[in-house]
Amino acid sequence: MIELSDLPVLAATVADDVERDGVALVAGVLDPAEVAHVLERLWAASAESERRGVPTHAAGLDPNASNVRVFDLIELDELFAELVAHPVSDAIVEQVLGADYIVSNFTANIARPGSGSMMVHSDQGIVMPEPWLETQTINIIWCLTDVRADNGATLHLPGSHRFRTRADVPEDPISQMVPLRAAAGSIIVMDGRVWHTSGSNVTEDEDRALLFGYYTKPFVRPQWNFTAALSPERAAEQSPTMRYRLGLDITLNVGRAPTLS
Ligand SMILES: O=C(O)CCC(=O)C(=O)O
Repeated sequence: MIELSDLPVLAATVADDVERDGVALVAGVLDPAEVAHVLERLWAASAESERRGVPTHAAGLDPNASNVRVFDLIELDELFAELVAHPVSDAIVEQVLGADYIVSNFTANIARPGSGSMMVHSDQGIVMPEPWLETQTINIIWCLTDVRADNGATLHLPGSHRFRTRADVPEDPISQMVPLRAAAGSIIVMDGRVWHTSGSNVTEDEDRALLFGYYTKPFVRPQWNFTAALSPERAAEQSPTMRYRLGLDITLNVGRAPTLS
């Protein structure tokens, strides 16, 4: 169990690890009962997404329907609105990007048996043109199951957070990639410049369930338009700081967030 008083040291250590390695692991952020609860709500959110007509298979992203993608997590269940603002991720993201960060996206990718790798990419490369000179974006990856190579752990290219342009990416990046292993309840912190892909789940019957909280500096256009996505009820539940981070108020980019000290 991580205490609030541990957060400054934890966040500073993680930020150092991310600067050095591009990735860092924090174990035990959620306990087993919390993990089970979030996973249950994720499957309910997946069913609700389908019910609302938003498919959970993204043909353009994944090679087959064994990857279950749940997009509008914050709208689908208030639990995910809480998780995207979790004190542990907040402390780490603030340490890396500064207090004025915003939420770009919050999605799930459940790699079921038979799932394969998506396209190799860096998340910063998707939202910002090269050259990528600094960490402007970061992922907090919530592990809702144990994550191993055989059940589809995210594969990452060590050292790729120092790549400045696409020309730095080797010809066959997957052959040099390393799986990000973690126990259920951990978070994996990944610099947005790290080149990565989903692994293949070659198990008979074991899911790999991850949530991806994607955060950026405030000048980067978000991947998800929360103003359009969130119902008035869900928007009204957000704190002033989260309203800023989700871009729910009138001003978006006129200087420092009014709600942050
Ligand atoms: O599921 C994974 O391991 C990676 C997912 C990913 O990189 C993405 O959806 O952009």
